[in-house]
Amino acid sequence: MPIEPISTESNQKELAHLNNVQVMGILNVTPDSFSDGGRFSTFDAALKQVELMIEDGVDIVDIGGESTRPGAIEVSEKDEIARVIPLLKIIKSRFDIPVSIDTSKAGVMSEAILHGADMINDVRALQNEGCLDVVAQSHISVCLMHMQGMPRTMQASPHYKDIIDDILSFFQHRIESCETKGIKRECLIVDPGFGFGKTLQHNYQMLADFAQFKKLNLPLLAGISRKSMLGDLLNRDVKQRLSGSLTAAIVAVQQGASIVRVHDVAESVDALKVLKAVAQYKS
Ligand code: 7PJ
Repeated sequence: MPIEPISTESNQKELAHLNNVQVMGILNVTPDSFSDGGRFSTFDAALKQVELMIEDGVDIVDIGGESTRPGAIEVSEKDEIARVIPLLKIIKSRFDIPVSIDTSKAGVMSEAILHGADMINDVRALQNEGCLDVVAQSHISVCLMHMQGMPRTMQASPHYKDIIDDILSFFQHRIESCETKGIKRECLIVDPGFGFGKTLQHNYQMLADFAQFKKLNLPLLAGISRKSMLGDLLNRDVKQRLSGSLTAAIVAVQQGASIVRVHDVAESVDALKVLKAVAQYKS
């Protein structure tokens, strides 16, 4: 670029944040996941997708074997292990890329940890039986996500006294439970859970006030990619939500998110590069 970047204290802080942002690429291996519905359910297709994501600049791959879409049917622990663990093993043997396992089951977590997972991503924030203990026995990173209700019914009538305060207080309790069990604070990441027991208004309020979650002093993750909060606003089906997804990811990052969970890795990496260039030139 022709003009010298500017260096001030405030843009240094912003740049430090942006340089720290990680793109988490979604790899669903469920037969019914809402956005890529079964597309990666065969082994080879999943590996090809991982290779592509790595080429596109992904920082961490998130493998999910349980669909948590509204109304989804539960999967048994045995089936979830069979979907996720062989894939985890082969990814770790072929590629040098951190892998996160999106699960709420203690049995899947312990197998994942045993086979080299780098992060546990739990939409139920380690509230299921045995999860706190399994994670406490390792030093793995864990993302605690907020959800109101359970996937089958969570969109029926979400309600909050104050969405931000309610979620902050949920996290305070979950962080305390983790620490009591011996999970180190340095291992925790929090995510307010867009679309998980939230109305359209709740979701946009959360995005608008996302910076409030910085009060927890933990890394923040935002997962908005292709979600209904975009489809409902834009009246677009899942394959046409890229612009909305990128805009939302950028807003979340500007408000402090340090991990964005996305389907479209190359496009997200580009958007973040633009954001960084802007930060470099801000006086
Ligand atoms: C999220 C997730 C999210 C975290 C899913 C989908 C639905 N994990 N797993 N945050 N969403 N941490 O992929 O849209 O928002 S499943």
